[in-house]
Amino acid sequence: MNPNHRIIDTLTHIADSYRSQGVPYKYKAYRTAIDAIRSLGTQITDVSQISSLPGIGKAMVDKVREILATGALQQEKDVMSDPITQAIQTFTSIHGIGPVLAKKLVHENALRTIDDLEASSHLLPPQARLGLKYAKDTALRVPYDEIEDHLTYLKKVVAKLVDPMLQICVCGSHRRGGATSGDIDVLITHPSSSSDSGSEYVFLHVIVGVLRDVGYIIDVLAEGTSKFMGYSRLNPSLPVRRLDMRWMPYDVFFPALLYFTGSDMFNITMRVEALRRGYSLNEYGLYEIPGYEHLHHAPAKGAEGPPAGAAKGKRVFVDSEKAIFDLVGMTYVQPPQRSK
Ligand code: DCP
Ligand code: MG
Repeated sequence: MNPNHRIIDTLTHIADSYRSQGVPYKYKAYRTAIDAIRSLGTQITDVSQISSLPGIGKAMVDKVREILATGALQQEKDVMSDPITQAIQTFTSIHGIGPVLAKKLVHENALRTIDDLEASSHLLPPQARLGLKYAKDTALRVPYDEIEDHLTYLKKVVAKLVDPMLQICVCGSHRRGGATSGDIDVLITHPSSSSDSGSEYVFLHVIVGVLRDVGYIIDVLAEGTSKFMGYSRLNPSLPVRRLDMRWMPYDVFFPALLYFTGSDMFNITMRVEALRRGYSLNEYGLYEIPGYEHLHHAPAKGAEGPPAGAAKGKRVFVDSEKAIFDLVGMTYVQPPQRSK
């Protein structure tokens, strides 16, 4: 356990409340500070240990000082005991309910609990009604070992009923070593597939069909050629879980693996580093931005990369996650260190 887990947990509760209220800049500020504290490695006994860390401003230092002095943070107690904040957080955790709808349901319709929502489900759009159907189950975190059981099951069924060469891995917080995860993020590829041909995009559809037939996938939120979102269950004695599956052709597997492993904040950091080196990085690949001299040495501190949104150039083929770190000039970071 991280030596500063009390500080991390406290700040995480506040960050989550900002996210559910739809205040992304505050959420990001807290997440940046949390990541800096998490990677410190030593126990904080005095705020001087963090006051010069990047991403930690005076307000955050004051909060940590209060936690060190009193063992808690009044702001966290307020957030955790406020029924309106808690209701908004519960509602936004349901697939299909965003901050705007959650606030409306709480303030205008005076709803507070999942039972209230069930009694007023006519107020919800169809996606949210489906989300509500499984809300009590999906509020439960998925233990690490259960996700491993899902992976074993998926590999067995897909190898037997679709194609034994298909490669399946679990990404997201599970690959970062999280003891529990919010959902199950599955990435699938086939060694003979390529984004040039496109024909392999039929695979995901076939896989979803098979998994529905065997009763593993029990409901679908959205299904496309490269992305599936829905609900699955290993057996009736276990809760229903949120399942995200992505299909990626083999030549873009590693950028997809990196993206889908996250965390979301780590992806942002890495994208910024890529831009400084003249690359644009996303889940589909690493692209040389045209008109930019590709650096093979670190740019001067504070140097700006090309503007975000610059036209995409040639895609660079990479055969590992490490190759991407090398190209963007970062030391390789193991998944558990990409923040849990
Ligand atoms: N992702 C991202 N930006 C987003 C959403 C997702 O970069 N806005 C990437 C990074 C995430 C990964 O996709 O790690 C999976 O998304 P999840 O929402 O499932 O996040 P995690 O798996 O990290 O956490 P959880 O345990 O809550 O599922
Ligand atoms: Mg996840």
